[in-house]
Amino acid sequence: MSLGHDLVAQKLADRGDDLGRVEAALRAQEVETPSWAYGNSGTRFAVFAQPGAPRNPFEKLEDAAEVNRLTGIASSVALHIPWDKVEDVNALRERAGELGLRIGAINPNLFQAPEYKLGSLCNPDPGVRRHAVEHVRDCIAIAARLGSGAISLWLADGTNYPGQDSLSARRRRLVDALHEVYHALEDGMELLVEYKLYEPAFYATDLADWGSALLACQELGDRAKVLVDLGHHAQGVNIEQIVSLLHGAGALGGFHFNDRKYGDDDLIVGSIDPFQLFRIFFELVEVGAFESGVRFTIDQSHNIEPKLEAMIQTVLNLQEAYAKALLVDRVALDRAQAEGDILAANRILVDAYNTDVRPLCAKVREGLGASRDPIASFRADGYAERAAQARLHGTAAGWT
Ligand code: LRH
Ligand code: MN
Repeated sequence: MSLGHDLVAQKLADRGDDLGRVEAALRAQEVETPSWAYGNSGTRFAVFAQPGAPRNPFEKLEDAAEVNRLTGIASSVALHIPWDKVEDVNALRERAGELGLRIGAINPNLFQAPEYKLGSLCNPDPGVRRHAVEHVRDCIAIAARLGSGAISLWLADGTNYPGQDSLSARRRRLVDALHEVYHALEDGMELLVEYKLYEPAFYATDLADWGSALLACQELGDRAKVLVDLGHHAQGVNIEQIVSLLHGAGALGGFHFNDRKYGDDDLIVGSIDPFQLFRIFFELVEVGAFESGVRFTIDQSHNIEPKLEAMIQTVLNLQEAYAKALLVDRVALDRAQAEGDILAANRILVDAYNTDVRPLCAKVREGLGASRDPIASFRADGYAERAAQARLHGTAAGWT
């Protein structure tokens, strides 16, 4: 075994802890990749198409399977409807199975159709609200046929100017429509409610923060849970505290992992603030979120960076953040916290964060039949070049 790995093993053994515990947890880690991040994406200024971008949901699954083959922990793929709508839903489910994948959360799209200019479930026009609810019902039927256990709902709904619409009337419309959606869920299916502070609405967003989403979920029932997208908060918000609070309320349903410096930048998770990602995973371990069915989905848009390599790097960053969080010396931390030894407690967390877990994660991946060094393997095995050749013709998939 590599020095790094032995060092970590020795460190845990010295304090009567067992590296096997950590390795078992890492082997069980599951990350869900988003179909829409494999296609072309951009900003309002430009979309820079990339050679080899998938042209349909089947090719998106092939790319997801490559990420899973190399990392070993990404066997679930979230879909977005209608971007991933297909004639033969059974064929898509079968293809996923052949590729060793499961279909994850189904994301209805209630933000692009022209009729949603003034909102979808919150729109003043009852006809538009009806269409929006119908679309979610269609997504529930597709989810059931694909074996998916979750509808993941993000609403762009909001207003741009004070007075544009009644905030309380919009709330009543929202809750009424969500009740319809909730009662249309198939048995065992959950509803994930994603909030976002702003954009595309620039004055008031109907589901703007965790409190707004939690209140809505509590109105619906225990199969409605809150989804935390890391890029959807005001600057400076303590996301790990929201995680602790939502899990404590039994309402933490899932994540959309990414990173940002300014707005909803959808950058590679841990690329801007890796310590925040570590703090979030530390909180997740603390509250036992890995044993309570929380969904760990990525939501990024790789506008200029090579898409597949970016997704592989993302899964590695999530694996390493989890490994560091699992290495926190709980016994020492509990003691330091009980004694009010502030700096000792903080140093215990920082010590875990500063531990090089890459050899440990490489060993775990190898144990799962995946690659010790997925980026090097990906660059060496020529998947990107083959895809670019195979997908020369036709139109690449994107956010349209
Ligand atoms: C909105 C969002 C939402 C998705 C979209 C792709 O910003 O985070 O989760 O539907 O990105
Ligand atoms: Mn999201």
